[in-house]
Amino acid sequence: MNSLTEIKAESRRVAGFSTLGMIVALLLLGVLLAPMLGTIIAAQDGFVDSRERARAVGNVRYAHLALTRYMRLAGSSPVGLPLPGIDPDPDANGAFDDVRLRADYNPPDGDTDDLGEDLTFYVAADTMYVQTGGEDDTTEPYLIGVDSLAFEYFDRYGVLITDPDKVGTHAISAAVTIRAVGERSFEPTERLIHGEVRLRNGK
Ligand SMILES: [Ca+2]
Ligand SMILES: [Ca+2]
Repeated sequence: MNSLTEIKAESRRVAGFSTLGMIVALLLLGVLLAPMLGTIIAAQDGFVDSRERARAVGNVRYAHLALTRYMRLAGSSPVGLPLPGIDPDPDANGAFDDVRLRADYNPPDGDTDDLGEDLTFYVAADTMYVQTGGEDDTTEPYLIGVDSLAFEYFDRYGVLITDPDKVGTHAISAAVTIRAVGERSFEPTERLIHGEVRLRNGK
């Protein structure tokens, strides 16, 4: 009887010790894990941030590529339609911050009413829009998060053309710059996509 009481007391003591030990161990674990958890969360945030950034930069790059491709096509007409291929200032504000591109290739049927044959690109607020002329006159967002869009046109001697009336006939190349909205984490070089495109006059 005596020994049974002793065993009970002993087991209670062990159980008590274990619970206390567990609490201490958990507290210690918590203290040790807290900074690690912070590091993990920070790393995760960094990953999401860089992925978002990569996506944004990729989008700007893609938009630039597609726009310069349309510029290269501007003025093209296999059936010989006389076209003002590039209008460098469709909103007539005196700045080359937008562009209207016309071509007859989709299909080449003597008009510019078909898909992708009459496109105007411009920036309003922080979005770059594309306006489709022709039969389905629509305006759609083309790229979100754009600070500015700028075009420079050069003649065959590499001289900058400032007269909008001379761009359509004299420009053989253009420099296109898309500046993304200034995110704090963006490097200046990542925010700005700049590239030259050869125009049909230069063929
Ligand atoms: Ca303009
Ligand atoms: Ca056509």
